[in-house]
Amino acid sequence: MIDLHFAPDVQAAKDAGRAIVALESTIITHGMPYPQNVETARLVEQDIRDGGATPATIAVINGALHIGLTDPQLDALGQAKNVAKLSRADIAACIATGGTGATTVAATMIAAHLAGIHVFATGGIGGVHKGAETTFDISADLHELAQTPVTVVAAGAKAILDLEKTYEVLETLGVPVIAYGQDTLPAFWSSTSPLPAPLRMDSADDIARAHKMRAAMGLPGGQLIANPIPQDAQIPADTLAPIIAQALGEADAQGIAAKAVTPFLLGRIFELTDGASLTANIALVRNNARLSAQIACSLAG
Ligand code: PSU
Repeated sequence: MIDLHFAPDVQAAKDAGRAIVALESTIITHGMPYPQNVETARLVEQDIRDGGATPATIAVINGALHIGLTDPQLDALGQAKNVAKLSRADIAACIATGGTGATTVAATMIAAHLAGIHVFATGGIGGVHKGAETTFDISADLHELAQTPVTVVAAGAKAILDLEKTYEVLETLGVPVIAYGQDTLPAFWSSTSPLPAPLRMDSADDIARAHKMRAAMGLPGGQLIANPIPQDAQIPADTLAPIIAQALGEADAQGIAAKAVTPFLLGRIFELTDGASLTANIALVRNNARLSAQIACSLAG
């Protein structure tokens, strides 16, 4: 069995059977610039504490799988250069060779499950990239949702993706996609999209009950909770569409591929919106943290 390095407060919450919410670290190392990344990570952790749960930010540091980071660890990770972006394919190799890496949605789900944590908050999941019919670029996050029993709270899939194809794949894989409090799927920086939500729930208790029911029925995999960004923090989809198109065009022209695509696009959209995309990203992650704490508390009873 792998040695998990629990932070003291996470270990205490675990021993007492109290609510815990997992958080990923790729959003810190590859999703936001320093110092906003570390500031956001701290705010998100506090949002979870304010909601009555214990946050557990997950990362691999010098070959150790950490479930909960200390403040200096968080700060060091936020400033580190060339940190690996770990998914299902490479997390074991990183740990085995003593490496350091940030966990994506897929890798965080794996670690959370190993640690006995059932709920995880992030910004937006990865999915089917535009042009996937030629590049085959589909995030491993989707298959992870199909096999690892963690409820993931996100503002939907990131709007840089082909959302129709992303939700089509999730349906094929049997992943419940549950919009929180509305009938349409959110689109990350925008609170809504033209896509109808496959499922809708209006309370954290319902989400917790559905999580337990899947386990009781022996259904593998998790749930994706698509939690819309608060209205006053959103960027309208019409405003973003040309900016996303420009960033995608530049990625193509520069031959950006594989794991580098999402960080490149997020970085360019940050520049092209004069930072507005980051402000919205921070708001949506915090909103997801608050809902995650409610779900975790409901699950912990
Ligand atoms: N949410 C954010 N910003 C991010 C991510 C999520 O608000 O950067 C990260 C997650 O770690 C997710 C990854 O797993 O982006 C998706 O990367 P890819 O498209 O390469 O699978």
